[in-house]
Amino acid sequence: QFTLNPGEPKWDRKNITYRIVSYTPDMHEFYVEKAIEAAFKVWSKAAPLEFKRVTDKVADIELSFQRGDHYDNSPFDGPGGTLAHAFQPGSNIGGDVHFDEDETWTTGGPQGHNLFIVAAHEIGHALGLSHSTDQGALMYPTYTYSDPRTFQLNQDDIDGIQSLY
Ligand code: TQI
Ligand code: CA
Ligand code: ZN
Ligand code: ZN
Repeated sequence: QFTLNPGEPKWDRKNITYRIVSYTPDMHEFYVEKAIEAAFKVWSKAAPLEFKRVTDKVADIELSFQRGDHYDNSPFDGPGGTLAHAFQPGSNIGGDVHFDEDETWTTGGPQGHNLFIVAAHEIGHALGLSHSTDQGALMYPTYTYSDPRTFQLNQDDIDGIQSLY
């Protein structure tokens, strides 16, 4: 069963902008963009939301790669442990997604962490979802690799996002 954040913070618009503020050297920029785009598509297919990428101005959801202490009171912990985190919907840092640059980011396969899966999970948080107790759910708090080409959102995740939007 999905859960929401206390107070159920959410975006009050259907059109949400995002910006890729920095890239990882692990992957070609093109594949970072494809992985992030696909991660947003997972959610826009499930609820009446539209995501638009911007490059020249501040966006609602700002995604960046950071390492160690990056001055948001939630320092990353080096290789392993925390992979990424996201802030619940809100102004300024609200909705922003940070990926730990000390991890190895990949487009697929068993090594490292698949950027698409982790991004889709973090975007779930950035839209206002918390964790699910359903093992098959994207918002279940355990990383499981699945092929981005055949990935399907669990019904529980769909119920969660549709309860908000
Ligand atoms: N990052 C945690 C997460 O996104 C951050 C976190 C811990 C958190 N406790 C929380 C966020 C409570 C919201 C509410 O869940 S993580 C996974 C998964 C992480 C974990 O680095 O541990 C994914 C990031 F689901 F696999 F465990 C991405 Cl996909
Ligand atoms: Ca880490
Ligand atoms: Zn951070
Ligand atoms: Zn999570």
